[in-house]
Amino acid sequence: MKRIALVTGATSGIGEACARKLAVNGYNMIITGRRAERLDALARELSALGVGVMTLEFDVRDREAATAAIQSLPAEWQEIDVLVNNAGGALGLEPEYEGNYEDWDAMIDTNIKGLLTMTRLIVPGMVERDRGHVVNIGSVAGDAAYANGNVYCATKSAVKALSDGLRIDVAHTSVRVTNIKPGLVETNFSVIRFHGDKERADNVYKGIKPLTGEDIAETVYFAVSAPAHVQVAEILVLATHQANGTTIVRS
Ligand code: NDP
Ligand code: 8X3
Repeated sequence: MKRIALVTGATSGIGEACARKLAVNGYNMIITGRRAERLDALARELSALGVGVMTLEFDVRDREAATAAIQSLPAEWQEIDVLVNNAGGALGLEPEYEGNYEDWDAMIDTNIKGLLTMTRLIVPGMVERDRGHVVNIGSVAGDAAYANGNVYCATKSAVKALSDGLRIDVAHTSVRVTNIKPGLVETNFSVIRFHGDKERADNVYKGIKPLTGEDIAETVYFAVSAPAHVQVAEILVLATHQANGTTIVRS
């Protein structure tokens, strides 16, 4: 029997790589995001691998839309085995006392509340079936705040707390919970953070070989494919010349 995985934010970067990795390994895929054309392109690519693919276009901040999207799944797609809570990102890099209210709201609503909504919608079925795996994409930014990272770092600390809390709350079941905490991964992340300033975004990865979305997808799959009695609780994955959220040695 083929398993079903749902990846939020599958239109780019880490989520897109996770969707590919899971599909290559035989999962039927539910891919979600706000950009329909990118979902459709990925769906065509994944279908060619011989797996089933469903696309759901919605904003994770919109609780009603998220609920309607999950409820719209045909019965044979309802039993989701793997939920990758990946949709999210950073907006801005300013001192906390100068931050932008809209950026704060978007980060909190996406990275924390969106992840919670998806968890609330999908995990009850996992608990009922006594089977499932939730992979939350946290960050090294959640381990300790870095300069001007304030709200983004707080949202990723929240992802750690929510992953730890969920792991406790499902410990009486066979559902597993993993928090993957990447360091520098070159995706669209910094372009979004700097509101489209590509040059500033490129500078983030200057002088260091950053991780790729594929590197993180490998880690996600490591956790997901572990034997049923093994719960990979947390993985911190850094570029080789990055020691933590603030120590990066550039050449
Ligand atoms: P990208 O910007 O490349 O991808 C972000 C993805 O999230 C897109 O698919 C986007 O889809 C989706 N997304 C963003 N906001 C929403 C929303 N409101 N509703 C639905 N989907 C949304 O960045 P990454 O791949 O790097 O980021 C993925 C995750 O990894 C994020 O949670 C990020 O915080 C985390 N992370 C990234 C690191 C990095 O260095 N890149 C390091 C550590 C963690 P769409 O625009 O189509 O909605
Ligand atoms: C993304 C990694 O260090 O740019 O979460 O915040 S970092």
